[in-house]
Amino acid sequence: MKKNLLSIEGVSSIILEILYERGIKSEDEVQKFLNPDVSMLSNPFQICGMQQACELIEDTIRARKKIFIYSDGDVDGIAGAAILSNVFNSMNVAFDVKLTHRLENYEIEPEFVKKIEEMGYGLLITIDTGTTSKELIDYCEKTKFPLIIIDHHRGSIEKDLHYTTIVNPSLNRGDGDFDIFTASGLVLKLAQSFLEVFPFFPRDIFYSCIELGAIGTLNDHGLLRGENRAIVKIGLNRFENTGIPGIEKFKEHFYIPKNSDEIRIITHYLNPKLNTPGRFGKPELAFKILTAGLDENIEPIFEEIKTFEKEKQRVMRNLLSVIKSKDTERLPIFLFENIPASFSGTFAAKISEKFQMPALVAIRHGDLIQGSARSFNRINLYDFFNQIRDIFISFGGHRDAIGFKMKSSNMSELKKFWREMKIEKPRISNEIKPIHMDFENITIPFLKDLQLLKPFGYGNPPVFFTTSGVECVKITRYQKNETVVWVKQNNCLFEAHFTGTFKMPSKPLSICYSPVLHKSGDLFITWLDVIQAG
Ligand SMILES: [Mn+2]
Repeated sequence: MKKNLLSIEGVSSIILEILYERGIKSEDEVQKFLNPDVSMLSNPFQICGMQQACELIEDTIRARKKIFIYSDGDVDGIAGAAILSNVFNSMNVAFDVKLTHRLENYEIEPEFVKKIEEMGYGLLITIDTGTTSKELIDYCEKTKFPLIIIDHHRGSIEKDLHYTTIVNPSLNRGDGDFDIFTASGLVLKLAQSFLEVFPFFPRDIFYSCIELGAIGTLNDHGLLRGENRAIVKIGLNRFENTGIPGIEKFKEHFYIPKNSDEIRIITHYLNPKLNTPGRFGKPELAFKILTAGLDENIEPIFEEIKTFEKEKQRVMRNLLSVIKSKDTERLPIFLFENIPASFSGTFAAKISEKFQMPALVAIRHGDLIQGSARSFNRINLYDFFNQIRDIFISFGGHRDAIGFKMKSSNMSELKKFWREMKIEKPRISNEIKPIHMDFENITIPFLKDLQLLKPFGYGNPPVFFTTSGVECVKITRYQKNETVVWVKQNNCLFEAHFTGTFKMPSKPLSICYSPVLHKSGDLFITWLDVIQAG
């Protein structure tokens, strides 16, 4: 491992070395990584279109016209809509929200703008959608209806726009540093810019919105680096004593295993359940949970989500049958029928995860197909779809994830292109070499330091260690898909969790492991999660 020459008071050298390996090298970067704080957030006006968006909103408020928010119905879009509605509510701005879902059209129809204009709205804000809605943009330009698009999906804007403001750093307009933001992250930046533009905008509302930004960012697998990491980390710190009443009630209502840390609660329990109603055409249920006041009774919403969850389990069984039948030689591409089209994304993600390669899932309803593809980081999907764009009615997304719509008759052609596609070798950028570490060095202070590197996830993988000469002393118990074993090295004894069933080895093992520190009241509990043994 390369040595980091930095020395920072209160940060151990091993932590500095781990950060150095991850490209975090300056003192400033290290501080921002370990202890991000609201004061470290970057200037939101550096994002292309942000200044204009603020001015447009200000003009609309001064003209006392209503604002319409049109947002995607997945957790990123919903969290973005929830941030903006908190902001507008706190400033007494009149607004309405519509959430779209994957059972509908991707694109926003010009008809829709006509309707809201007649109803007296003076501004349309789209969240997590809109970049590829060319007809919508054309219509707003023609009729001079103000439009703000806050989106992170890729696309291209060919002409100068006068009535449309686009906040989307993935469009290559010179604000590429910010292209890691998801839609809810961008809405949070908009809220941050309000702190400067609107003197009466309450600062604590902005702080409470960071939780929502974190939830949305995690949902869309935003890279956990730079400012995304700051948003997620600050948000997670607040999440423990959440300021969102609906989440507090969610934690009480749904089963969450005791040992789950905050990030796991969000990625494994909260977000999947908030995404479910949208898959069945009712994303407003999730929005209600994120925006409900303290006194509102949202129990009936939880019950409704439970019903959808059961239906989801039924649909997911279709997926299992396919995973079993897959021939592993070829790139996975599957056609399903009689399940909601909104499941194509989850299916593609699960299949690509399972086979560690790009996967495409199409769902047919009559002569229309809706589908999704996931890249597994081994192809630029946006470029691939762009090259064969003629066979689609529409498509949208980015490098790693695409959603599309096409005539059923084009399926065989798509299949042909997909099968012929050349994929890149897996990029190892997200994998970092394990570090040699003997048991005697795993102390509580060291483990506490290690916690500062959390949250782990996309762009910030967990830290793994290796060591050898590990004796297995005794199997103590079995728990869900794990064998718990006492392991010993020199004079140090640890509890180790091996996945699956475990046979006592006849000789000492070399293991790759990740140490866990769990705090229960005043008590620290530690164990080693064994990743590999041999
Ligand atoms: Mn999104």
